[in-house]
Amino acid sequence: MESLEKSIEKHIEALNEFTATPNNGTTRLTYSKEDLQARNYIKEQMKELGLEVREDGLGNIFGKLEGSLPDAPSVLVGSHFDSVPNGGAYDGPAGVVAGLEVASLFVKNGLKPQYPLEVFALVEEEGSRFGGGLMGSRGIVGMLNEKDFKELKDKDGISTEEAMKQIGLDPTLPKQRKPETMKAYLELHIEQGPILEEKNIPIGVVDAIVGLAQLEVTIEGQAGHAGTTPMDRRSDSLVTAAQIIAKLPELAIQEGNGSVITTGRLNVFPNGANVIPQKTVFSVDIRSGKEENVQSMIKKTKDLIHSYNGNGIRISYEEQLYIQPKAMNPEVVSLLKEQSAELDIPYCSINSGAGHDAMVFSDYTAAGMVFVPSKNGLSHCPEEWSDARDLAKAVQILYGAAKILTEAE
Ligand code: HGY
Ligand code: MN
Ligand code: MN
Repeated sequence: MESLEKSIEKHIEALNEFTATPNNGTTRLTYSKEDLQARNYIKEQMKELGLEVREDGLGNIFGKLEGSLPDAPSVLVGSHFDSVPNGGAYDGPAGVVAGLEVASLFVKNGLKPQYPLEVFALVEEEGSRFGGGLMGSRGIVGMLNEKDFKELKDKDGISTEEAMKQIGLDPTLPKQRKPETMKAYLELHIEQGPILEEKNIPIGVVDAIVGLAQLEVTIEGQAGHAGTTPMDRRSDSLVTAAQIIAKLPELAIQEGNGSVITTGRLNVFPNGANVIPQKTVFSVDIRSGKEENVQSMIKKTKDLIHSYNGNGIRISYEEQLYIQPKAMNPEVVSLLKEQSAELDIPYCSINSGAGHDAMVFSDYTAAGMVFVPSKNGLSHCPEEWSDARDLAKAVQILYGAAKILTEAE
């Protein structure tokens, strides 16, 4: 009989085959060929477990183990299965695999839950293709409405609906689900930071998740010839962008309280070595544990950007995502800690500097998360790695919690 660790490793390796950048990390953009391959794998595993499989109008996947109570709300266990460009194998898939393993333990132990258990796999948590992020979860709870969803386009101008149809998904299916259909939400995720490894503790029970904002800034100047345009007659969008970006880290340092600010994406148009850049578009990712710090940095960033308007430079920005800091559900937090203690698994409380779908669901159902250590604290890179033994411990904790949550009080 295959051990839990071996089964987890097998699923992680299988999913990691579905990448657009083999030998250079995981690149699995939403509604891409790689999405479809991973989706088919996940649905296949759900069917093998005897789960009732469905996809919603956003392409989120659900595998339901029906409960004995009629029309009862589900206990959800899962995560997302999209990635950042050249990311790692565990960010997202570790939680989806945990959901599959929890369901597998229910089936192997012949558990007939009273409340249904639903394994889920969400799309576009990272926002790598359509911007912002947390798209699949925001669509489920209605934070992202139909109109805004339809208007989302990738960098090639392909809309969400077109991209869905290209891989055989149906955007006309229902997207939103009522809060009363959800009893609890459990998510295993890699920590993506150094704390658990430094403490040598295998499990972190998440108390709260930072608030975050994502801006997209567009700087427009004037294209021109690199050789014939005198330096005092240029409106160079890239130079302006560089001046702004260089000043952003200081805003976070001044703000303190663990605030962070990052420019991770930058696109230059027309991107010719001998052409003065006409347009430069870049991202600004702002986070902090307290809402007032997030708001303060958004304002300071916007003021800084505006100060560069003029002399042929025109600046605009779009706020692609804003979500306040979120606390996990206290009862679920306690349950996860109790399960860890009962299983004699060392754990600690931890706050998340990464954003997660759990922060979206936390306003609509009882949400909780467990973290496992990330090797060298690395994530969002090919070096991302977590120990299957830690993942197996987290699965056992989620299984214990899901057993209790799927039993009638
Ligand atoms: O950016 C984040 O925090 C998450 O990985 N989407
Ligand atoms: Mn993630
Ligand atoms: Mn991520």
